Amino acid sequence: MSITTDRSVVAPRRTAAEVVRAEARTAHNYHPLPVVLSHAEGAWLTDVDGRRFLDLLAGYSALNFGHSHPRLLSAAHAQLDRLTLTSRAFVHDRFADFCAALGDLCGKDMVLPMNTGAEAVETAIKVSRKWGYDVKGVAADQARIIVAAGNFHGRTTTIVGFSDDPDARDGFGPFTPGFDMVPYGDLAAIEGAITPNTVAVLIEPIQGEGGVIIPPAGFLVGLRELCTRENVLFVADEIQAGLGRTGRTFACDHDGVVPDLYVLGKALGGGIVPVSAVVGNSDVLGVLHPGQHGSTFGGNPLACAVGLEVVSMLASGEHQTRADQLGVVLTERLQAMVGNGVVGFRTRGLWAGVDIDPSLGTGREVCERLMAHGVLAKDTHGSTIRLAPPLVVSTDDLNWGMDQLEGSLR
Ligand code: IF1
Repeated sequence: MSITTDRSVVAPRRTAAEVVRAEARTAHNYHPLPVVLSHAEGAWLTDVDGRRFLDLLAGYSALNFGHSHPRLLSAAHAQLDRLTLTSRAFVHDRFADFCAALGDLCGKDMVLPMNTGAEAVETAIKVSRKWGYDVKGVAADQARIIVAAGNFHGRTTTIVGFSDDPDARDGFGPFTPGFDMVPYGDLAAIEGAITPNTVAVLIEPIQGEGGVIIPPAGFLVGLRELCTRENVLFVADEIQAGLGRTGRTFACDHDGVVPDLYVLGKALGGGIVPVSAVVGNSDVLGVLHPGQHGSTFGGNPLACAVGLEVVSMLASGEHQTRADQLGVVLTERLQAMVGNGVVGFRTRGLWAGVDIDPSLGTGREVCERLMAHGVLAKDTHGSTIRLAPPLVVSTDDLNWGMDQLEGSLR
């Protein structure tokens, strides 16, 4: 099949039929755009008919290093032929190197590897509660955790139980008790919500699904001081915001803040395998003892091989610098659209929440128009779309993508 290099987009032919065929046998928990992808490289996706699309979603930031990155593919291919799974009933020769490298990247001395982001969030909840009982001295089953309105931390019943998004939560009760919700970015509200039984504040340093919501200046610094003063764990969900996306290794780095627990996922797996982790110091993560937590695939050799390569790619800082520099281009282009279809936007590094003039359509409708222009993106809520290109996107391609957004708003 010849892959068209021409960026112009012909009308979809059999793609829609493929989508219908795929949808016939699957639960309808997604409403995907009618595109059927088959290949990808760097920031570009190719569908079954050879049409090319610029990827402005990057797997919700799981593809920070782009598709088919040679270093990540090479690490995965090499490990596939050696050893892919042992379970943690045994040790394997990639485990210590991955955990040491990830711990060094975070400036922490202990790593608990899991697979999906939700698993890492659940792990952080369990560790925070157990730290509360074993270290802080909270009475059994009384631990409380403060969360933010507008949060997204995953899809388990415990996690959606402290969501305020009806789509994520309704119909899945009964829910896990022990969570208190406060407005996002409101330090006084957090201080007011802390009780002697509060063991942690679980928060996204920038809210992704909320539409790239950035907290007020000083909020994270204030939260760090408050948590230290009140002996409450500061648990940062960096699953979407972390690992280079915002122009720093972690979103918390913009404020020079170090949480007690980093909750990581998505890009940690290089867009190849699910890899997540909770990273902290032994005075917190040390509360877990053999048999008290785990998973079949957590920390498997293939995950460690890819995760180790991801960490080494981040250690140089080049991807963070790139996101910072290209973020200036992204911001300038979006600024020029304000009043021309864009009513507001927020950017941090190569990550943007863009509020489209509702009179032009919903976020979904704008994404459908973008698809016809050769760009794939995803709406969050209402008329807001999220832009998150792979950090390897070229300046020319980023500008071309912004040209298509302008064209989709006319
Ligand atoms: C979906 C968006 C949703 C996350 C943060 C934990 C997780 C996520 C900050 C859980 C996952 C994904 C899940 C996916 C769509 C996407 C998402 F915010 F990125 F856009 F849903 F809100 N913390 N976010 O963003 O990680 O278990 O998925 O590996 O569920 O539709 P996971």
